[in-house]
Amino acid sequence: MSVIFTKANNLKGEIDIPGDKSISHRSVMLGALAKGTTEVEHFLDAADCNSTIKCFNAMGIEVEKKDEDKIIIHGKGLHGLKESEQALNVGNSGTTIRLLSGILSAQDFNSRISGDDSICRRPMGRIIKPLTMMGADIKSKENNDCSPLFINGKKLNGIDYISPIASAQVKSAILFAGMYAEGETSVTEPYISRNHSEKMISYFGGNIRQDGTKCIITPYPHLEGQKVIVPGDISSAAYFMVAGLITEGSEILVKNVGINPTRDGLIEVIKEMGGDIELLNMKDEMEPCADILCKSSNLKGITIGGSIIPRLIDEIPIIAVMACFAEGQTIIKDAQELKVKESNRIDVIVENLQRMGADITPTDDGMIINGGKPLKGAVLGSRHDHRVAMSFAIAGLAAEGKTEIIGSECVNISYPAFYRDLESLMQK
Ligand code: SPQ
Repeated sequence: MSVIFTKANNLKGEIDIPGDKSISHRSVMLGALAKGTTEVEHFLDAADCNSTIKCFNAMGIEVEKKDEDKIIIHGKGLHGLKESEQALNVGNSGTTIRLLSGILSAQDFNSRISGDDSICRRPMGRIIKPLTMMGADIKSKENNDCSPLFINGKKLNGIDYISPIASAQVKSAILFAGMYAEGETSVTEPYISRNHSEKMISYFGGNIRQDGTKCIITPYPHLEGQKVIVPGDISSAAYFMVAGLITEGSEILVKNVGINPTRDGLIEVIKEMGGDIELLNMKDEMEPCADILCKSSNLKGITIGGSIIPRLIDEIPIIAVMACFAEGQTIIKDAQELKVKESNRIDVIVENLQRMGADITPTDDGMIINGGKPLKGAVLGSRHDHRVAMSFAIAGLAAEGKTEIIGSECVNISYPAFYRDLESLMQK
């Protein structure tokens, strides 16, 4: 499938952003491992989170869909999962395969877990190594540290792991395994990555504490089912925030967006680039959230690197688009993790923006963009990466001429209503 965009100014209106993908995944996982029922509101009804539900269904967990964004999980406690007859299929979801591997490592049964072509290319050595240190038995089919993975459930022991990368998926896989290990488990990261697992494990009754960039979990928690209200996903809001900033005469209000400090790097970047952004109606329930108003702005280039990178890693494709509309140079560095996402995001961002006429050079850990020159429409591939398709839809609205995005349906991974919501902002 492909979609076509042409230049559109005066984008106006409000968007209710779908639920946060990271929190939705974790609500199913913790709901399944808790005793009693967990009711989740504003759950993200998209392909990735539905893959997580299907994996738990296959292990005997009933999940009722009350509404498209309301689910009830009938938890069976920490030791209530049963062996799946078939291989567990995570589809396109890196979060599902990595977090679930932590849980499966400690079960008293064996599992096979795999996903689509993109998942089978993504590195799993980063979780196999620490989980093996805990006593796990995980083999990859081709011995290449990629899925399919074969996990023989074992008794685990706690470890103190110093992670070479700031990755919430690595940290969470270890913390989930740590719930079943003999003794405490800790993970120390170079910088703090998103902390939804830590917050939610505590919210469900687990004992977890933070000491700088080190996070420590006590095993065998008594997890109890909870009511979870998922905030809107800042990674999905990002496309509308940037659309409001880079198209002329625009004013877009994105409502109820999660602004957890481990996820809000984009807001900081927009402010530093001189963007007109306002946070309204701030509230703090399980996670902090706010309405975010963005208006057309004159932006300037900046350098983005270091500890802010894990706080905006999934927003870098749309930040690169925004940088093309900023005066001067934007440098994105320390972001080599982009190479191992759903696609090699450094390659695809650079290739597509060059096709649109941008002055952009790839580097080993990011890219350099000389902005302020108009983009022109082009035919672009999504490489089946949802964040690429959505970022270039916004680029297409701000570019001269016609932009066609091939493989546009991949937005279903995290935001099935994306094109409809975008259209709602266009003046009829
Ligand atoms: O789940 P998946 O496929 O890895 O999704 C992505 C995305 O763009 O939606 C990454 F490609 O988000 C990750 C994110 O990059 C979701 C995530 C999480 O929920 O824990 C953490 C980040 O990955 P990592 O490897 O830095 O921990």
